[in-house]
Formats: sequence, structure tokens, C-alpha cells
Amino acid sequence: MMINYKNDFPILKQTVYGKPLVYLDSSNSTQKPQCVIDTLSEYYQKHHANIHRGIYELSVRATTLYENARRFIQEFIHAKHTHEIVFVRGTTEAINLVAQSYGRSQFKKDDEIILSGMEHHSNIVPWQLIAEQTGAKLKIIKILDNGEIDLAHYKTLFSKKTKFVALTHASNVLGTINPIKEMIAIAHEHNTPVLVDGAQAFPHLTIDVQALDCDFYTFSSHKAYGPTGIGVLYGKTTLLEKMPPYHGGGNMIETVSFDRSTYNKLPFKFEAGTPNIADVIAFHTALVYLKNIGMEKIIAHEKHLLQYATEKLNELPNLRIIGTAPNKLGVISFVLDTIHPHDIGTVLDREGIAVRAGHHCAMPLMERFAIPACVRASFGLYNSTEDIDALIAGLHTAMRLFH
Ligand code: C6P
Repeated sequence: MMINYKNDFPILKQTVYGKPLVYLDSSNSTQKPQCVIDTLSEYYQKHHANIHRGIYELSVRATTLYENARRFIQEFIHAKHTHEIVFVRGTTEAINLVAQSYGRSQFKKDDEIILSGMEHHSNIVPWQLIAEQTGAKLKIIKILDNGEIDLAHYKTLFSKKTKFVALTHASNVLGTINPIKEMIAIAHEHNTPVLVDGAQAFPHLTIDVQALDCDFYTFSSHKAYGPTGIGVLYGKTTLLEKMPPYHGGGNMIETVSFDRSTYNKLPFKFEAGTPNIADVIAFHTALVYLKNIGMEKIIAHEKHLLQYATEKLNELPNLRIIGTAPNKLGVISFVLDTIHPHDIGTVLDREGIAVRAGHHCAMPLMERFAIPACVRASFGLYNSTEDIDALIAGLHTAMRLFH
């Protein structure tokens, strides 16, 4: 069951402060395999030209590579059509696009938007902005003590005014994998569309948007072994079609005159300007890399790491894991005694161990668990049980230093 792909990631071969680098911050951003780095360099050396415009060989080739990536992603998440895959800068932009385009055209005063109490700021603030602009209101699903969503509470939040539900597939702090299929079905009983924030789930689970029946699904390449600056908005055709453009500019139009413009067909209506061509193509390479390993294998590996780390961390006195749901990603957040999470992060850094310490862009969740911050270790396919042993040793050092 154990897999070891560390050698594919050149960055992981370095030392930090004279210690081998132990990278435990994949929920923040994953490292990149050599094949992704090579694709970027090869693209600029051999294939670059602007796309969808040129009639010459290079432009046709770049356009083909870009559109092949879209087709691969469509198949990877089991979307019905390629035009349901819209390239954006990342999850954050995808959610803002839906909030501003769908929300601005559909919400009115006193309409209600349901979010959960475990959302990342990227799935809170865009909805607050559109609520301020339209007079809509937010309703928040409670979180249980073990870090699961309170489904009973969720069901009570629907009313005639409910217009939208936006939920994370998995929490970036608690690791909880939410029962989104069930939650989407409940929302649909109330004729309410659902956006799923897949930033954390996409790189670590198999995603089938048709089986989930979600209306929108969003994710970022950089958390899935691809480059930064690129992400995807999946949307059902019927919804994307009725939404107005988000950005105006080249590529997204059909005709322009000073009286009026008409818009390009999907997905181009939402891809104004020259897109991030190279990173789309390198994201394709990252997904081929994942597919070749096999998502099932990656899932089993990360589950094993989670179990191992949970057992080891629970052996430490005065350590409290935040988020103990039975169904979790390879993400463990914790607080340790009275040692401030930032101090723990600093000590671990000196040992060559990269973790994240802070509020993890989920301040309402920190408040829910009555903590100012926590330390988070998160795993990728390149991690091993030795990395977790190094973390435990680093925590012992922190405990010695601060007592
Ligand atoms: N979470 C973390 O360390 P972007 O930055 O657009 O690629 O992704 C935003 C985002 C949205 N939703 C969830 C659930 C996320 O976890 C993130 C990014 C990182 O947890 C950086 S704050």
C-alpha cells in the first residue's frame, strides 16, 4: 500500500538549516513533479503563441494543447461537456465569478444563501460582498464538536427565501470530508443550486460531478501538483448559459459595437483576455501524472498516513487534535499545551519541517473551536511515515524548549 514518489519532486531533495526538508503543507500548496516543470519549460521553448486567434502553425498547436487540457479535465471530473469547464485563476476566482455573475443576476433583497461554519474565507467573503450588493442574507450551518457538519441544523435552514448553497467538499482545517452528495440532494429538494468548493477535496479524492449532481464545482491547480495561477470552475450548462459574463474583453465576445456587444459561446464567454496558456497545459500534465499513479492508490496512501499520524500525535501529552470526524482527508490540525502555534511552527521550521500555523483563512472556525490559531500538518502523495516521525520528534523538541 505504501507508495513513494518523492523522487519525482526535485524540490524535496534539498536541506533546510542543514536538515532534510520535510514538507507537510500540501493543503496550502503541493510541490510539483519534474514532468510539470518540464512541460512549462518545453511549452515556452517550442509551442508558445496566443490561442484562439492565430491561423499559423504555432497558434494552432498552442490552442490544441490548451483545449486538450480542457477535455482531459472534463473526463477527469466526469463532466458532461467540455464547455462546462471554465479556466480561471483558482478556486477563489471561481467562487467570485459565480457570486458576482449568478448572484448578481439572481439574488434580491432578503434572499438567503446557506454556507457552513467550516468555510474558507474564499467561500465566505464573495457571498458577503454579493449579499451587501443585493440585500441577500447569509445563513450558517453549525459544526459539531468532532468537526462534522450538523446535518439536522442544515435541514432547518431552508425557507422559501433560500436561493443558493455554497459548501466546501472538505475542510482545510478539520480535514472533514462532508457528505456533499446528500447535502446537494437536500438542497435540490428545495430547488436550490449548490456550489461545491473542491479546493481541498479535488487533489485527494475522485470527483464525479455528475454523480454528485453539484451545480458548480471549483478547484485550484496548485493544490493538485500543477502550477499556481490556474484553476477551474465547473458549471452545469443550463446555469452557465443563463449567467452574464464576469469579465469583459477579448475572446469573450461574438460582436462588439459601441451600441451593444454580443457574447461568445461557453466556455469562452467567461474567459476574457489572453488566458494562462502555459499553466493550463502544465496542469494537464499534473493530472496525467495523478491518473497514471491512480487516485485509488493515492487515497489509500494518504489514509494510511492520516491513521499513522493520528495515532502518533495522540500519544503526545496535552495535544488536542481539532477535527476528529471519521471521514477525513490527510489533514491534521492541533494545539499543544500552552505553546503558541506560531512558536511550534518556528521550532519545526528549524528542524526542516514545513507546516502551517495560524488561522488557515478560516477565522469563524477558529472561533467555533475557541482557539486563536492551530498547527496544521497536511499530506501529499510524496509523504511517508518517516516524515511523520520527523514531525513527532520536532514536537518533542518544541515541548522541551518551552517547558
Ligand atoms: N487554502 C490553505 O492553506 P486558492 O487560494 O484560490 O487556490 O484556494 C482558496 C481556498 C478555497 N477553499 C479552500 C477550502 C481552501 O483550502 C483554499 C486554500 C489554503 O488551507 C491557502 S489559505
